[in-house]
Amino acid sequence: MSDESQKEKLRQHFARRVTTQARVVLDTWQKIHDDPAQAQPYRNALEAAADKLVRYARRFEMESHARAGDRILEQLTQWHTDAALSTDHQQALEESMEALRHCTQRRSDENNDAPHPFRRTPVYLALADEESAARMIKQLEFFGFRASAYQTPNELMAACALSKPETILIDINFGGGASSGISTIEHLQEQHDTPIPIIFMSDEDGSIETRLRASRCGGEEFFYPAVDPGQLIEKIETYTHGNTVEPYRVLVLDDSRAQAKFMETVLKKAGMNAHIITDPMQIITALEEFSPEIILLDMYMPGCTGMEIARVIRQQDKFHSVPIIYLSAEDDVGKQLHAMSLGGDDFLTKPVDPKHLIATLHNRGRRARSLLALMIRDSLTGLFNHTHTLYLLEQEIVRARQKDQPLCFAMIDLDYFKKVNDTFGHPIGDRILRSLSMFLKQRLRKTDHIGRYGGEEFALILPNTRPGDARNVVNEIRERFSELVQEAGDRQFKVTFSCGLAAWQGDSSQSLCERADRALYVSKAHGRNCVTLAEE
Ligand code: GH3
Ligand code: MG
Repeated sequence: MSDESQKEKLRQHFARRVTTQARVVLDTWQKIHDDPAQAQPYRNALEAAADKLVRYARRFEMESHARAGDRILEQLTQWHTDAALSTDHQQALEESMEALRHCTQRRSDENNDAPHPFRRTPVYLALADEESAARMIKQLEFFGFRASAYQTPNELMAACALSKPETILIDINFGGGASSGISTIEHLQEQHDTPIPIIFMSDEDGSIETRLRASRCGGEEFFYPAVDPGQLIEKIETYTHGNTVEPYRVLVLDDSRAQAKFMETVLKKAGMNAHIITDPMQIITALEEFSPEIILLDMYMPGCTGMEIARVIRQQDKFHSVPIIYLSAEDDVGKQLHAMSLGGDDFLTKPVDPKHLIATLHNRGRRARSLLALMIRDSLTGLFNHTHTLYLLEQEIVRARQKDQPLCFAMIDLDYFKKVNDTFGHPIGDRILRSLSMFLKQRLRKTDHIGRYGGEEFALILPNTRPGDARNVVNEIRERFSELVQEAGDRQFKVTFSCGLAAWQGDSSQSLCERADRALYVSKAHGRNCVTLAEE
């Protein structure tokens, strides 16, 4: 992805926070407007919401929202804390709210994409029960999915023709007949070259015949009897993962400039992130700076051979398992075998067929990533494990020092989690851990690191973030997470977390962790469900 489009995505992501906050302001105003005589308790809430709006809007450079918020704040200074709201003030505030409404509205009218509240392609719901569809949409929105529900097969078909969804969640009997949902999907898939992944649900029919038919028309999942939203969202998350696969980082070392250029073009065309060097002496710097996932090495170069370079690469623990692929006009099998025995993984003979090259890179890359994942990720949540989180923290401290940038570290711990396990069972507890991890992934920046620090403890590393901003971000996540309705069978409940946050002050990672931990303890002692920033 180019820098520009990355920036644009980031901008859209943050624009969403501003528009969400504008909605909070407008909702609070609505309560005051509905009953001005009883408005007093809402005054401070409105002021806090408007203040937050202005801060967000300034930070994310949405000037019109910032101006509208400023105006509201100024008018609020004239409405004293324990006075009634005069008609004049009410009128003035109403005008400012209108201005805010207008700029929220106008942006989306002018340009359907910006600010785009959600980043992914939509999820379509075709459920027999409208009410559960509405509930599902709400839950999906919490996780940043854009979802729409359809009432009839025709509506669903029309929507798919307009825009292909990420996945469809459909009842087997959607449309009325016993398996009319499957017929609809069979028909729908004929219109698309690549099938849409489908999640089927049924309360009545779990027979092998029905399951087979569902699976043949793209049914990736078959839930019988129907499941709760929590489980479904996890599934939906897995089908949308394809969208977010990072391009492979491939380092190419070839002394021929023309050959290197050719490789670069082929790799970039295949959507990979290529870094090309032509001087073998640059290899150490390139490894450090680019941190490749796959290395392509020319066999013969002036000054040294690819095999020698491979040996040097393998001497560093960090790059022990990075796949190395040799490139050469060499077609002597004996020499190739010798090269492989010296730490290479594969051999491609020049001239390399681009298709073959890309296929090899994909295979090697996928395998390397899954091996790496075993080493550095937690299997329940897919987040970084404890050891790797600490390693990343060390790295970010080095970077913060070099670049003279701020850095924050947060520890998150679920509140009364033991009780959740005791009441609803361990599997539901596990699901909550996964749901929080998805929630964090969804809401933090790509450059932030999220780790599972321990059982029900998570760690966030927020590079280039000032403590006040970190606190706002984590607080917003905390608020939203606490609103999320968790389901266990037909019981519903909510879960909260507490957080301790520390800003790096030139100290060691250990001391930073300890300060965050102490702040977490303060949050717990203060009644939980809050964020504490460690004192300077
Ligand atoms: P507090 O608000 O003080 O943090 O209370 P708590 O109940 O969350 O804390 P406590 O340390 O007493 O209990 C943590 C619980 O987390 C106990 C343990 O069973 C549960 N837990 C830890 N790891 C896992 C896991 O992987 N899955 C599940 N389901 N539960 C876990
Ligand atoms: Mg806990």
